[in-house]
Amino acid sequence: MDGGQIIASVLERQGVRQLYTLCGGHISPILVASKQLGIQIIDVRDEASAVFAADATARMTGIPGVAAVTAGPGLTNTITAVKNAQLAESPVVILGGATATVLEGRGSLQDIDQVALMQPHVKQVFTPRAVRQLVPTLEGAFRIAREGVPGPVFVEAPVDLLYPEATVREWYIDQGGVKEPKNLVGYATRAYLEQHLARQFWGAPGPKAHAPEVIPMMEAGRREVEKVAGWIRGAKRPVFVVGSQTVSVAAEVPAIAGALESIGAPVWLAGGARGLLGREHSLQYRHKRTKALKAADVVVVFGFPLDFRLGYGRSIGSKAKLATVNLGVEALSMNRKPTLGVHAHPGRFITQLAASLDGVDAGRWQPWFGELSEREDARNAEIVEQGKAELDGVNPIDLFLQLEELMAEDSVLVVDGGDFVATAAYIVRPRKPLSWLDPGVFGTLGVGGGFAVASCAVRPEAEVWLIYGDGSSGYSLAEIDTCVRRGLAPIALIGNDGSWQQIARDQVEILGDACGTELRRTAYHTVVEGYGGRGLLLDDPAKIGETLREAQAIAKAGTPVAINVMIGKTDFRKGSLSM
Ligand SMILES: Cc1ncc(C[n+]2csc(CCOP(=O)(O)OP(=O)(O)O)c2C)c(N)n1
Ligand SMILES: [Mg+2]
Repeated sequence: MDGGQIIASVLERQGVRQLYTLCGGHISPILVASKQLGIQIIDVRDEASAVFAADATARMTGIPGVAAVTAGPGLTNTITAVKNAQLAESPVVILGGATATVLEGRGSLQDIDQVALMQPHVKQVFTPRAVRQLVPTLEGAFRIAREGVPGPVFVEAPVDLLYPEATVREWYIDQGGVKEPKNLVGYATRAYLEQHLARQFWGAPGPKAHAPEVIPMMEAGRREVEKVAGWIRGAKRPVFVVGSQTVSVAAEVPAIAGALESIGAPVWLAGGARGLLGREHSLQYRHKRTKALKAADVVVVFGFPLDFRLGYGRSIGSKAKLATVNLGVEALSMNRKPTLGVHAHPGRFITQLAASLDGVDAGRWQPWFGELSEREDARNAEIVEQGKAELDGVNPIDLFLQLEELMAEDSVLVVDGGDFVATAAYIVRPRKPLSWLDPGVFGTLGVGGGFAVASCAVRPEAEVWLIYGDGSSGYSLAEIDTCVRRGLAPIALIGNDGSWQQIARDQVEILGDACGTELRRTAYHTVVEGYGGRGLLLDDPAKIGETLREAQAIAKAGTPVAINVMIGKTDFRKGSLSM
C-alpha cells in the first residue's frame, strides 16, 4: 500500500463518502486511491469551494467533511473557508499536499510554511513524516475534529509519503544523480538519502485503519439539570433559543426534537438548528425574538453564543433567569454572565431536561403562547401584505411566499447573500432538520457553490435551492460547471438587484454615496448556460409560479438550473444592520 492508499483506507473507515478537491501533483495518489475505494471524487473550481463543500457535508451528516488541496496556492485559497468552518464549529479535515520531505525549505515549487499559515484557523495541525504514521495521525485528526467544540483540522502530507516507495526511491536516487556516485560527496549524499528513505518507509504501511472512535456527547451533571428543570417548572414566560451546536450529532437529532416537544416551551431555532421541528410546529416561533426575550422570565440558550444576534446578551431582560448551554467554556459567559452556565452538549442537555421534567404542565403557559402567537400572526400577515406591493420588478417577498408553497418536502436550502437571503430567511421554512445551510457567524459571502454541490452529493434525492444575492453569486457560480460534470442538479435562485444592496442601503443613507456597491443587471442565466446548465430569466411578477415549477422540473431531470430574478426595490430590510 502506498501513502495515498493508506489515507484512502482511513477515509473509508471513517465513513467518508465524498472527497472534495481541486487537483495538484502533490495530492494525486489520495484522489486515485480514494476513487478506487468507491469514494466520490468531487472536483470543484476553487479550493475554497472544496472546503465549503466539506463543511456542508459535515453539518448534514455529522461525519467530518474532507477536502484535499494541493500545496502552496491550493492551500492559501482555502483560508476563508477554513475560518468559516472554524467559526461555524464544523468538523472538517483538510488534507494538504506538501513538498518532498528532503526538499523542505530549499526553494522547491509551492513550498511555504503551511503549518504557520493554518495554525490560527484550525484546532490542530498534523504533520506526519513517515508512512507508518499516516493511519494514527489521520485517525487522530478525525477524532480532534469531532471532539469538544467541533472544528477544522489540517493534515499536511508531503508528496513523498504518498507515492509508492519505488517511485520515491527513483526520484531521490536515480533522478537525484547519486545512483552511481563518482566521488565522496556523491557517496555521502547517497547514504544520506538512503537513510532518509529508510526512516520514511520503515515499518510501512503501519497499522490498519480502525472504525471511528465513539465520542460520547458531553452530559451535564444532575444538579445542573435539576436546577434548570426547576426554573422551567416555575416559569411563566419561558423562552428557548436553540442554535447549531444542538444538532451537531446527526444521529441524535430526532431524539432531541422529541425532547423539545415533550418539554413544550416556546422555541426560536437559529442557524443550523432551523428545521429541527419541521416546517411548522406549535412550539416554534420565527419572529419577534427580541420582544419575547425581553419579556421572558426564564431563558435557556442552547448552543448559541450571546453575540450580536442576541444583542450581546442585552436582548434578554435583566431580571430573567438565564442558562447558557455550550460545548465551549468561553461561550457560556460571552458578553454577559448567565445565572447558570452549563458546559455540556446542548442537544444532550435538552434530552436530560426532558427526562427530568417528565410531566411538566405546559398548559400553564397558554397565556404566554397566546401573546407570542398574536405577535407572530401579526408579523406574518404584515409580510403577506408587503408581498402584495407592486414594485418595479419582482417583489422578493412575493417570490419567497410562492417558493414556500412550491418547495418540495425533501428540500435543502442554501443561502449566500445579503438582503435577498435575509428576506428568504424570514419567509422560507426548512422542512426538516439539517436542511438549512447558511455560512454561520463569519457571514462569509461565497459559500453557495460549495454548499450546494455538497447538498446535492449528500442528498441526491433532495431538491436543493441555492438562494443567491447577485453579488454573492459571482464568487461561486462556476460550481455549476462542477454540477454538470458530476451530475448534480441544484436550483440557483439569484436575486438580481444590480447591487451589493445590504451594504448600499446604509452606505447611501449615512454617507450619501453608492460607490463600490453598484453592479449591473448581469445576465447570470446566460452565464450558467455557458457552463452547461440551464438558465431562466424571471422579470415578470405574473410568472413567478410557472418559472419556479419549470426550474423544479429541469433539476428533477438532472440538469442544474439558475433563475435570474430581476427584483424590485423594497424597504423590507430597512434599518437592519449587523455589526
Ligand atoms: C467575503 C465577504 N465580502 C464582503 C462581505 C460584506 N457584505 C455583506 S452583505 C454584502 C452584499 C451582498 O450583496 P448581494 O449578494 O447582491 O445581496 P443583496 O444584499 O444585494 O441582496 C456584502 C458585500 C461579506 N459578508 N463577505
Ligand atoms: Mg444584490
